Amino acid sequence: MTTPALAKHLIGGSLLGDPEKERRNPAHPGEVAVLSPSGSAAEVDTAISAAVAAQPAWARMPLPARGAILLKAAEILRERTPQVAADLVREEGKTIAEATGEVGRAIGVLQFFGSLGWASTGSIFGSAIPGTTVTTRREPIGVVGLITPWNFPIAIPAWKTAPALISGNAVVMKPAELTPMSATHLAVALHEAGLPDGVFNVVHGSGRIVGDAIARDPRIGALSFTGSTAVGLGLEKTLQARRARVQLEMGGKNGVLVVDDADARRAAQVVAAGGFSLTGQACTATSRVYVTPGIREAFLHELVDLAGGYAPGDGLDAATTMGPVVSEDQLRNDVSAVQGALDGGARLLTGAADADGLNFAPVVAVDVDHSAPIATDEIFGPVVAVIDVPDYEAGLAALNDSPYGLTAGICTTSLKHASDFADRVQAGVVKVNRPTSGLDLHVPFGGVKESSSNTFREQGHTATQFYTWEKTTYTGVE
Ligand code: UN1
Repeated sequence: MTTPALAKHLIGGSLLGDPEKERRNPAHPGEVAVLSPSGSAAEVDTAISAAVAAQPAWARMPLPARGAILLKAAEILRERTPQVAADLVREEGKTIAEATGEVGRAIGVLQFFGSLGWASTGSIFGSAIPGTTVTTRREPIGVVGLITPWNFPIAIPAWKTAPALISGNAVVMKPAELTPMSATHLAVALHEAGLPDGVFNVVHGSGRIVGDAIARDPRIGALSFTGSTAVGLGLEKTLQARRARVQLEMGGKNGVLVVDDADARRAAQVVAAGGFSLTGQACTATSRVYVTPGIREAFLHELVDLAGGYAPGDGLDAATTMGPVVSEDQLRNDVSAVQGALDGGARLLTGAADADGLNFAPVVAVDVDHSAPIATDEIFGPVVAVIDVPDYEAGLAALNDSPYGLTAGICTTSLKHASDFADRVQAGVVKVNRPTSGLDLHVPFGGVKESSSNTFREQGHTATQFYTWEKTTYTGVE
């Protein structure tokens, strides 16, 4: 029996909190993977006070020195990758290959933003006023709140924390309750890298208590959230009521259009990777596919072949290629979505509306109506709904007919289709012949419509815009 990992709050530079809450390994529900503290509003208050006290000195620290701390944290995580990735698998369930990739991504994010310690942070203008120079620079917001989901339990905390810190902010973060250990590893790495006490705080616990206390505190000048649309829109109301900045990364119902001129095998690979990687538990996952008649049969044949090739099981087992669903609640949701589709007249070419423990085999559903819940509602499981469309135009129109607009893809060998699709599809990220999930860490990411707050992008240089505001200075020389 493995000993449970111990997650801790990081408050004012101290790792603390009693082991109050159990998180069981989704691959072995009898095994306690992590014990974590469950924070109170008073602990959030202490963390925010520590952040307020620490932030001015942090913002004054030379930028290259701030960057060096992020780079050092990246080094520490790199040395610990096998342990961090194994703990991630035990608490979240994805495969060790996926988890190792995710830890690598968190390291890359810290390196990217750490290297901004040597980058320009403003510009110089020639003024219309004689003898005057105008400069701009980006100022930190102050103290920012972060609320992060369980599906990328170290990458998302890293990609919100690193741009906030390099910009001179202090942070109070609430990680997902299901995955407290991965965020603890990030906190420990930053702490050991020499981040001054109070600059980065982590408070574990529920959204209702800890998330709410962060969102309501007037000292939190900006809040970045990734999670469900319902929770995101509630947070947006709270933050906007006091005119604080908010960034929301919410649901998706990402579609792929497979047209007659695509390569059937290649298209199936793109859809399988987007739909079934990470057990379909990504807001960028492919969950609906629009297919034109000429390629339908060949494409479905290849897709079913690939779907049947997954080996579900314990993510720590090297032979496993699909980890379990994260929780009983999520599984119930997946099963009822598939059952609902069957009740509505869909057929399954592979998979079923049941599971072996938390292992849920990939599902390919056909004869799906464009307006059926399986084609419109986010599921967050390895479920792909296939909808027949007569041609490219009808497929594009159906794909755009959704309240979501996070990522979207097309499989085609035609430049005309590829470029027209990129022009007209309503999505923040467009993938041509590439899976809808799987993002580079240094390029902008975000959605439109109900998928995002549609204001600030995450990742890459753009990410720092959310955590800063621009100050313009006119300097007269005489
Ligand atoms: C990816 O597809 O590589 O929660 C990342 C999510 C997204 C990130 C997706 N915010 O799934």
